[in-house]
Amino acid sequence: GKVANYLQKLIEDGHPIHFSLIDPEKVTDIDLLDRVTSRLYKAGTSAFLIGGTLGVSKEKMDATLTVLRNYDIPKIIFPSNINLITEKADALLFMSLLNSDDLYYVIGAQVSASLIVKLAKLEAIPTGYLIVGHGGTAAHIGRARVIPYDNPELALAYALAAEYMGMEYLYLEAGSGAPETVRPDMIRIVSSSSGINLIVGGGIRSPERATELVKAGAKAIVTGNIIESDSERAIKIIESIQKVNVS
Ligand code: 1GP
Repeated sequence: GKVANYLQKLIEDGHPIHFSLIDPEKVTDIDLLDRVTSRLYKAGTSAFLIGGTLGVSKEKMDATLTVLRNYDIPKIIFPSNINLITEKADALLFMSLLNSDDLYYVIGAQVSASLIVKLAKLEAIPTGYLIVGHGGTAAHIGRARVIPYDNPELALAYALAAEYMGMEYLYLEAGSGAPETVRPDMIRIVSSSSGINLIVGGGIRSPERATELVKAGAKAIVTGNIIESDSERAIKIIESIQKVNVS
């Protein structure tokens, strides 16, 4: 698919990927969203992720995607459930929450979603989702048995399982607004001993931390909250990881 090829090319060229996560539930001012996303785009964010766990509706997804429609970078749904699927996006992270105790989040939602995705002509990006440490709301809703921050071997076991099942990406998620991000040590161990591409998100608030995570082996980092609370800082994060060559 087009979006998968675009991401693959960035990885092959050694460019760290930056995803700007927009939570439609938190969008109160469309003009402000327009201004902020335009600056993220100009700073070089690689793609927009659109999604949230609580309080998001398809209407809100569509309103956000309408604002983003003119940017020539991918608009990718980051769905917490099947109701967030909309044909206005280019692709979606087709995720299985690997460490959930609830089969719904491992395979049930995916079965319910698959025909909708097909009919909407959305590109599905096969992604394992692994909730680490704090976990935030996603861990609670997803009934995840979180991977402790200091247990990289356990994360590696999941990463290899995901890779052997054919997933292209593994999203290590510390939870939106997590007080601590996934640790560089975990990223280093998982990325050096598996072939899966790591997306890392949750609690990334500083250019220094973002750089550290990319240097440790994250192919992509996600920033959500910081875009809303301090967009200047989000821009600095984008600029700083662009200086890292990961090839
Ligand atoms: C949440 O990983 C994302 O799903 C982003 O987290 O909002 O803390 O940046 P933040």
